[in-house]
Amino acid sequence: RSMAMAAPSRKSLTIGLIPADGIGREVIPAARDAIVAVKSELPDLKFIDLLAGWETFTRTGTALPRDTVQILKEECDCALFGSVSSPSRKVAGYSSPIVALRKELDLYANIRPVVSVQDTSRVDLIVVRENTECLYVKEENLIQTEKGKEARATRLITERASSRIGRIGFELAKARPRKLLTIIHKSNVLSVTDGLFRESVRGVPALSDGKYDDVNIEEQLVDSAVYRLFREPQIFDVMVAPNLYGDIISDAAAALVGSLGVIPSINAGDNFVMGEPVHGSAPDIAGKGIANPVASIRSAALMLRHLGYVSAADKIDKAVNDTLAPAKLLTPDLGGTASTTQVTEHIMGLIKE
Ligand code: GGG
Repeated sequence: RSMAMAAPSRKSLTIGLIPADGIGREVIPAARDAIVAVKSELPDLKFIDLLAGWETFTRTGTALPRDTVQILKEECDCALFGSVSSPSRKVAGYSSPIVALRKELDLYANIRPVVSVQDTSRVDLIVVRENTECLYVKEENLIQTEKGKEARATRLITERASSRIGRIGFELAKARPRKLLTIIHKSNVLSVTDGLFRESVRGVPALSDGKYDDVNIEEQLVDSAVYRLFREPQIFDVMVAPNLYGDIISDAAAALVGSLGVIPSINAGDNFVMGEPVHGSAPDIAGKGIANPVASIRSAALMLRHLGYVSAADKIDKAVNDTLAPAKLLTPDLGGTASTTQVTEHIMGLIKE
């Protein structure tokens, strides 16, 4: 079954907006503007502003208010999430809201396309990251032993989650010209956990009535995959990976196309989709008005495409590409001096042309 939803017949589209922390608050409004700019292609739009994040935690004592989850589940068709600044030390009562949201809404596939801005022949790949388990189950403990402190973490890999993310990988690979799926693992060391991931993904075609017979399957150990990604990124098409490897590989791949500021993603489940720029909250530039809005705008397009609003998504993507390709109006992460507002307004102008 395809991941993308069927052609839409809904009369209205309600979108939850969760900017969260740092530059999320500057780039999610840009994504909202992009959606409004293509409203003629969409049903009646409604936006609902929702809270989550570190700042929400410091004010209210919870990083993911129950209201936010309830409204997403009961009132929204989809959502856009900005970025979160979780502390790198343990804080009592705090837990990452994005990790929790992915689990709460069972958004099991994190789909991250990485494409060169100016030369699409160089890098054009999709990282498909399992989004609900691996080390991100966050079962960690610390004990004091005679020899000092000892910390352990549980790494959960299930056949069910690996198989369903594998199916998404096959589905995406099948729809692309090269039809190549590379399974990322480290089963030469982690033969039980990564071994199960690898076997479960490899097992998908046998359960699919020949549907994926035309998909070529390759494998790469994660360390070698990173090396080859930097040396010869063209060899990759669709990469499917457990949660942690997928997170790292997609950030690394962003370096090949200029900036994390241009890489979009969706968190997709069977019944809900949430767009999210791959970048974090960037506290160093937050509030300066220079964050790159492209990753969020592209995430909005990816979300609309997933929902079946293909022409709306195409319009947004074309305006983004026509803004980036001449390399005249770029934010500082891409070597330019333009502001978030200037880039957003330019993209809006092109959409409306
Ligand atoms: N939009 C991606 C994002 O916010 N990245 C930062 C991140 O993953 N943080 C993990 C966390 O703070 O919980």
